[in-house]
Amino acid sequence: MTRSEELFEEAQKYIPGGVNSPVRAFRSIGTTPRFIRSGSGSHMVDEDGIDYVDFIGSWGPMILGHDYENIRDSVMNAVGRGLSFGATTEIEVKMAKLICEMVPSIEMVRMVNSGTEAVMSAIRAARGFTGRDKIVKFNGCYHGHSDGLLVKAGSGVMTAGVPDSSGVPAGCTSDTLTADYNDLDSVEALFRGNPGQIAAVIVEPVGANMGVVLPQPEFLPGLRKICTENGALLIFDEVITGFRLQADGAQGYYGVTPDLTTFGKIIGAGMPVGAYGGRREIMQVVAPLGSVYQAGTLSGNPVAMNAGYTQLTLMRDHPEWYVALNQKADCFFEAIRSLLDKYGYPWQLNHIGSLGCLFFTDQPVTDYASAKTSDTKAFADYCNFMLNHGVYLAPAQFEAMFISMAHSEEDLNWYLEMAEEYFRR
Ligand code: HOZ
Repeated sequence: MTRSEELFEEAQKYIPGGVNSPVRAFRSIGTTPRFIRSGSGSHMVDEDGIDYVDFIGSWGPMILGHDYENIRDSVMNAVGRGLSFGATTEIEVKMAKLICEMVPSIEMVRMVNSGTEAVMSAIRAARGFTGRDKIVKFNGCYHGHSDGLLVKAGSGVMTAGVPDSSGVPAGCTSDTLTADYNDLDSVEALFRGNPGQIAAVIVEPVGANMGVVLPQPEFLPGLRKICTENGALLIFDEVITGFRLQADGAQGYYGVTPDLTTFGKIIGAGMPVGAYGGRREIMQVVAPLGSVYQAGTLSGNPVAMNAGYTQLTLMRDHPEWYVALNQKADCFFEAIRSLLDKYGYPWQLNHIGSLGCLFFTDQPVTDYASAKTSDTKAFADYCNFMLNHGVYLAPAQFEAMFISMAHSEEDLNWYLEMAEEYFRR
């Protein structure tokens, strides 16, 4: 028995499914999760001493790789001054200012502890600002696990075989309307059917929780137009894309300005953080300025703020890093595509910048329905093979693959060699 197997057996006695987040149980690929002992750069080592090239990077935040020296130093310094005060600190001001400077659509920002909390709070602010209750989300987009958003959600919900979670009272989702990603007609129909009632449309500007699904050219500008015409707010959930595609995220990349934006883990460099922000007049509805209540003892935690501030400052000060990262990732994903062509596989590879996903289907993947055509058994087989050959991929089909600054040519070539070995079989 491996140490990971032993630990997993023990974990299942005390933690539901042995994990603190479902996808980590590796159930959708039918194997035992690897317990990670440490990470450095683009590599992780498990409790059996096995080394992996890591293509998750803690689901996004480790854009500079694990144990990055400046970030570690800033955390250690902050730790030495106290872990939490439940009181304001200077680093929160610096962090808020930095985010506002890096993302022009954001004039005010509020820190929270996770992407889930950020989205939940942004929606409350949107409802408070507009005085409307209904929201539109897209099938296959994942916005965390708050009640109102677990409707046709992506990520682990898609592989758990439950389209919507139990334990969510119908009343909590009755104001959640769903549309199809990349389908503006489906959004217009909802606005026609619910005149004057929709507070906001929330979207992942790049779908990154039904695998990676790119917005078609007219989609995001179309959403902007529909929202503006109908007095609804446009919320970009940039938990995955924020500070990753480029310094100003997907909104900068696509040139579409949302009213509110949510961020998650990347702004904590791996510490538990989230944030929501946007136009000043909207953010002014949040307490103590306005009547929308939202609070948290650990919000703006100084250790997390120091980690995130260091990472975001580095990214701001090195725009060339984004260029290098995106170029490296493009070459890598195109090399995978060449392998598929070489061995005659019709599988779909969607990618943008340092995010990508291989779907085991011959249909172009443009939305939830087409993502679901992927053969998850074939994915599981591939994922297991790669795992057993030192390549740690997200252990579920409908997740993204993340490339970091730390991935070396050698790391990426290792993936390609192992993939070729698999395709050749
Ligand atoms: N839902 C997360 C990915 N989109 C997985 C979180 C985790 O297991 O850490």
